[in-house]
Amino acid sequence: MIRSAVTVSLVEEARGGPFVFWDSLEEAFQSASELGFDAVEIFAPGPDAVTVDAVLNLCQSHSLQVAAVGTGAGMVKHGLSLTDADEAKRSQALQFVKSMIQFGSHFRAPAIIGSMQGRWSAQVPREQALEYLVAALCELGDFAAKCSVELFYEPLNRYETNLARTMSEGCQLLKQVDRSNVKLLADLFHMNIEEADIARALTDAGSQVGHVHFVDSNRQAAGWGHIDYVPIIQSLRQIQYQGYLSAEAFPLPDSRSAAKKTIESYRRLMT
Ligand code: LER
Ligand code: MN
Repeated sequence: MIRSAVTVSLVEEARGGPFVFWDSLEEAFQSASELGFDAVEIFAPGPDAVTVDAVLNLCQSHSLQVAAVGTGAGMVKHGLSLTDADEAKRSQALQFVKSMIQFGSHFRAPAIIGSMQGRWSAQVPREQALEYLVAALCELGDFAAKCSVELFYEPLNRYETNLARTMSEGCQLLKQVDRSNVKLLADLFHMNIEEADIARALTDAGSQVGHVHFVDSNRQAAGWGHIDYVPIIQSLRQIQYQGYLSAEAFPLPDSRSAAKKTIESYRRLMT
């Protein structure tokens, strides 16, 4: 079954970024539950920003799940990346992601590797960066497996990474990683920039698709841009996708309206 989710960011340094709710987990859970979402996706500054018990209580009192936890704070707050030239920094990046995997595992929520993948550069040539990334995904995938959760790797558009930008490049990477619990995150905003045909790219990625960031071409709520979702949902059904459509979108014109538009689009497409 495909389910709905909405993002909340607690990371001050990411302000202005594409998250629907900000500042307060309570507000996010309350609104998500009132609007009828199935889950909340949490972008937190670190594993200690909120207690596990506080999140479990919110899940229970609002009958919501945690769809996933982001790890990008490692980059935006601490300047870490899994492909840094400096071995000590790469090791800190691995530790940070592991701490987030462990945090998420209390809610059976997979962690996301998005901006933590970094980029290749003069200091770290492409082949070397890809080698670092594959090794990191293997180690983190095994750690996630021990915690009984999946791990999602997210190809990003050309302005955010120069490693894997498309589902097909993501699949090539995952072939080398070869861990059944490491899957791709298909962010429709990035795909709208990089893919020739979003629906086709999803069909081709098939069972490798583990999570979807549900957002429109302009990174606003689904329905407020020009993405045609009908063939996309057809592809997701065809590949028997069982994950979330998680709204990672700007809080425009405000958080509540973006969440409401998302769930209306979700219901229209799912029925
Ligand atoms: C960044 O653009 C993004 O899409 C996030 O999901 C990455 O962590
Ligand atoms: Mn995303």
